[in-house]
Amino acid sequence: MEKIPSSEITPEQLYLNRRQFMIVAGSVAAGALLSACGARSETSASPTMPANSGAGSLPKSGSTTDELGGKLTSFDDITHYNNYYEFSVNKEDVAALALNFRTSPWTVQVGGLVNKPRTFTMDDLLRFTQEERIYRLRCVEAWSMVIPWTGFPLSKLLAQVEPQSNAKYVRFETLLDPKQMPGQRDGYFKWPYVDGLRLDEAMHDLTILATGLYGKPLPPQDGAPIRLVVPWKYGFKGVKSIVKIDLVEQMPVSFWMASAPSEYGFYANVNPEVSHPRWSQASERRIGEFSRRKTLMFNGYGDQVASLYQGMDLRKFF
Ligand SMILES: Nc1nc2c(c(=O)[nH]1)N[C@H]1C(S)=C(S)[C@@H](COP(=O)(O)O)O[C@H]1N2
Ligand SMILES: [Mo]
Repeated sequence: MEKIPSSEITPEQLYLNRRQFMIVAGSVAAGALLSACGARSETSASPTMPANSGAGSLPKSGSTTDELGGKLTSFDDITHYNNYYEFSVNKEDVAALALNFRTSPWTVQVGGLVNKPRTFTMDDLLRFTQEERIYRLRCVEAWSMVIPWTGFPLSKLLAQVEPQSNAKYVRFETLLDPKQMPGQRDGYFKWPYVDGLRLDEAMHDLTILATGLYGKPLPPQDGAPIRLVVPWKYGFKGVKSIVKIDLVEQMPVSFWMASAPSEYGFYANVNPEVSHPRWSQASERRIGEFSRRKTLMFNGYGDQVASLYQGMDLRKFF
């Protein structure tokens, strides 16, 4: 048997080997930080808010593709082609600039219209059962990836703080630290990066806070130590390096709405029929592939999320 030098083993191979092992061993506890057990049976125990079971058709544990057969994007591409304007507007430069970003100690302050405001440490947040979610990520710039995230449903965290009845939206904020983040020394944008969700979108089971990818802790360039992932929306809704989450009554003004109001709206659901003012959204370039593929309504998650937008004009509410 040929021995592969460890320098040639990629994170994908390690990840797949580990998952093969876990399937064979029937073990859930192989990883200290991350368990790759299926996410499907998890439901929120919140007495006040019904849980969605949107993750019902996600790929089973052991899959090397998303549920539509799309291959996982390589670890190298996921970690070297990044949008993270706090570090650089050049995707290929982000990883190196974020290399020494301090992600510990880290806290996330959760407050606003809640009964039990609370500051969570990363230890607190890693105590939520960590699940694997293989999701497509569709950037508004018309490229896409398939990413094996680890994380937990945002609904679980929200249940703990008990949103009040007048809370209608959730607002997420990235760290403000121009010393560490060179992009924040640029006065063109209004920092910190902010975005938001309607409360029912935030409570949807597909919406997660990610703490890792490919079975490893989140790299800084992908939003370490914790970032939002909302797979049916354009990637810019996935706020990185979150320090603050507020339940609010009014629709938050996002970083992109403030920067270019004629180009970016609040909902930002992936929609092949609604063009960006400067380009079509009908197709996309899957990173690592040669030909373009058609963009799917709600990024292919329509069965799970379309009901959230019943009666809304999806052209108007971009
Ligand atoms: N704080 C912050 N979060 C951010 C961004 C950003 O510039 N700053 N870029 C967004 C955009 S446009 C995309 S497509 C995704 C990219 O995530 P990835 O680099 O992990 O693929 O992050 C989103 N989250
Ligand atoms: Mo994006």
